[in-house]
Amino acid sequence: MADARRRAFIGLGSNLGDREAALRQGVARLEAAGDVHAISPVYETEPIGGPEDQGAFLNLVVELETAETPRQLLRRCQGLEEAASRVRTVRFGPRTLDADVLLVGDLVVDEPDLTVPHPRMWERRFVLQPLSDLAPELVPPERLEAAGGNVARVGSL
Ligand code: GSY
Repeated sequence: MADARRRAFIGLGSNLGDREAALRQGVARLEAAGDVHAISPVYETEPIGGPEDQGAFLNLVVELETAETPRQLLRRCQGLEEAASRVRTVRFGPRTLDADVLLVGDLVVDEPDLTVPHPRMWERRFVLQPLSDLAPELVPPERLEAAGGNVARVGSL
């Protein structure tokens, strides 16, 4: 039988409370499903959007080799956010853990609650830098250069 697994990428970000612990917890929950293939370095990143006074994020990208559908991955991301008791009172404001489905192979989804590839990923250096660490062939240098927001590598989990 053909292998139905695809290369999928999930973005994780936190800018509230113990940011590193939130990322660790998110990655551990993803790893529990047994399909994590690689984890990018961690970046401290300038907030994009939202209130002016919110703190810097920590961001990373997780690569999966998975047979799950984009919708199954969305549910998994929502589960991570709930498990981290995400506090979000302001739209695009501070959050304990944000988890986004970025890419699922070459699948394209355009539904009210789910768009894949992620509709804003190409504008965000906090996504493109860790994504290009894992999959440089997917991120042309000029797109990385054009994306907004400063990022600084701070280590790995
Ligand atoms: O979509 C992810 C949540 N988010 C982030 C983030 O994770 N990192 C940075 N630097 N800015 C952000 N703005 C939003 S919304």
